[in-house]
Amino acid sequence: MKRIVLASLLALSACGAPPKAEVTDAVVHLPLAAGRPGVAYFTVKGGAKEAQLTSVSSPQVIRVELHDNVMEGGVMKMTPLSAGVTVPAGGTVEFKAGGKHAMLYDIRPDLKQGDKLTLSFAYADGAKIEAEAQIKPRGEAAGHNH
Ligand SMILES: [Cu+2]
Repeated sequence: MKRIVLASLLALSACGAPPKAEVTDAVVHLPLAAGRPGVAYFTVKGGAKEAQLTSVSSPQVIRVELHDNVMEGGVMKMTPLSAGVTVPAGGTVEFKAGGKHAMLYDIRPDLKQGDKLTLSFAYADGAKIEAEAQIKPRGEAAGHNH
């Protein structure tokens, strides 16, 4: 038994470092009109173990919610991902237009295109990952239903 574990550890190290849990390609689209929510897209990469991403927050946003877009009777409907999202070991979960996304309610009003917004990703096991999101021009989130 011990030998099998050792062998698989060796196999892992043979192909380089184990997968690292991280968040990449984070962007934020400011709302077109004040008082409306903005939206964030990003890529979540799994580490050596499967993990449950439970929530996202930001010091520059009052409230962040994780949503998914699901087709229901030919209509796109947003549903809250209240249990979070499972990130497979070494896998990738994409948050992108038309799919999963993070909704940003009450973004600090002085933020503008070209600024950075800090997103903090919290996992069920207590782990936290921070990512800097680049703020994109207003209006690029067109087609996103709220
Ligand atoms: Cu949404």
